[in-house]
Amino acid sequence: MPDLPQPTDGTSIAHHPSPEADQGSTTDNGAPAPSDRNSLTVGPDGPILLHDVHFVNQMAHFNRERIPERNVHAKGSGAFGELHTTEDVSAYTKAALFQPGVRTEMLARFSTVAGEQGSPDTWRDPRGFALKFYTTEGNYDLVGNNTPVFFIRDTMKFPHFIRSQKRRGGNGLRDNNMQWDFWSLNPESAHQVTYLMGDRGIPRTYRHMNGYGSHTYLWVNEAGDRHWVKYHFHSDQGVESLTDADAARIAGEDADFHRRDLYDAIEGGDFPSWTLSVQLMPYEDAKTYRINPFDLTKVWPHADYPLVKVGTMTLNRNPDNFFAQVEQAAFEPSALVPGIGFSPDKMLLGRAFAYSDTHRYRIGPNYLQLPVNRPKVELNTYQQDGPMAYDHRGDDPVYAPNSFGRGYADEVGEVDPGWETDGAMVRQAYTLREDDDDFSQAGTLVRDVWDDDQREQFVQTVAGHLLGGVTGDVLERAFAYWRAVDADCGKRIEEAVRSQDEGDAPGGQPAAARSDASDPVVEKDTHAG
Ligand code: HDE
Repeated sequence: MPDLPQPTDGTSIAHHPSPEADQGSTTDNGAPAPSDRNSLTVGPDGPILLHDVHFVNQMAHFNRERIPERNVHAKGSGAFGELHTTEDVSAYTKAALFQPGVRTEMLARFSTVAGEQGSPDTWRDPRGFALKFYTTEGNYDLVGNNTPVFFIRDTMKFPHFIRSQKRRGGNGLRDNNMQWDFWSLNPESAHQVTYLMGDRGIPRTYRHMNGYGSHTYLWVNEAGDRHWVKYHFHSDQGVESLTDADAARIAGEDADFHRRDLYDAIEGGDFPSWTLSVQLMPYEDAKTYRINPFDLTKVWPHADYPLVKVGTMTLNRNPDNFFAQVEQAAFEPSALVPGIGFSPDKMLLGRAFAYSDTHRYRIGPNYLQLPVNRPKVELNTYQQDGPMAYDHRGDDPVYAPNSFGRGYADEVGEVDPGWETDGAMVRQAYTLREDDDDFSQAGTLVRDVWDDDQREQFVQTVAGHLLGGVTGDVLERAFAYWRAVDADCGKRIEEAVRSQDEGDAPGGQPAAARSDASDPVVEKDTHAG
């Protein structure tokens, strides 16, 4: 069993008293505060007086110091660092941050998906891998996960998918039957669920997991040449995971295990890093490639499009204040810079709206004026006013075009990197291509990438999850789902479930710790991201 970092008693985080520590406090309006321990009363035993505004303000603000948590990815941790582009990929993109030698300050936030803010870091769940690059051309946000694929292909399903993973309407409890009902009725989920039920489902720490852009994006170079691109961030610490048993024990001891590990590692100068590589597909290839290259449930086999190294991302600075810099951090796939564009991936195009909308609701319409979200370039946006507006342009013209010297964008024609398309308006799934189906890439992961131990662990995990209340038609569909992924594992899962009663679900049994510390997972070139 590797020497798992033991949860500390929480005192490991140095408290940085402010320089004014020896002075008294102030009221909200800056006057010396009367007292932070005694309210104003008539005599020591008398009633509190309404004009004790220091007391009233403390109480009123206290009632308003929480903002809505993220409705997915609510529990997370963040750190600052830099991306260093060490290779020359300028033939593929003109984006400033990807020019050789360029170093770009950044913020990363890692998270779980389904749990609420106080939920344990070590639950089985995909992990968010959200990156904000403060580039010289504006912020570039790459909001991915620790797996290269996702559960669904069309944004329309997302609210339904998330609700099926969270809590029932009646008893407010999470429900495996509900989860498997959604997954088995949406077989395109099989690839991601296979990842979820495998080692990647519980990273040992945030430092020991890979990150992916997941979607296909578009890169454009100075000459206007276009390539489709997929991002891979491979942990330089190696990829390591926890078994269900270890994860459950740690969840009971320290719900913030991953947050504490990341903070303490950086605080101690042990800066985690990831090697950034990309897969590049020539623009024209997408039209005839055997797999839909924009389908978010699929990967591009590395044998077809090998990895091209770009640089290194290093996290080397902890936030000074968690709420201001992590809770209020706003990542959005719509934050693009010249040389990088969207793709026809329906999920990406749906996200382009959803994230800014959620920030306007959760933080406020001027969320980009907060220091952690503010681009580090001169802004000249005609947005103005709104609640908590801080930036302004004095008496500059408030409209465009104008003849009083305030610049405006007047481009005509093809401005953003895009693609050609035509056809009638429809509501239907992607057209299937020669090698498009819901199960074969999941099967490749199980058969060609995993070893026997990983397959056995996977069978136990799935069986344990199914034994957690999945019954009737849903259970039968789940068996069929796994047989479609891999006949042998499907058979073993069904046998494990049918042979066990509710009591001793195999998935909860301790198993040899899963650690690849001595042997970081070397991804096979046929499949793994
Ligand atoms: Fe998200 N997602 N998502 N998601 N997502 C959010 O935005 C959404 C999807 C991801 O650390 C929300 O600020 C839609 C894929 C991360 O702050 C919300 C769809 C991928 C984070 C939202 C998806 C992600 C979020 C909730 C279907 C990986 C945390 C709070 C098209 C490629 C970012 C928020 C952070 C957060 C919408 C699917 C990753 C609700 C509509 C696919 C890492 O706007």
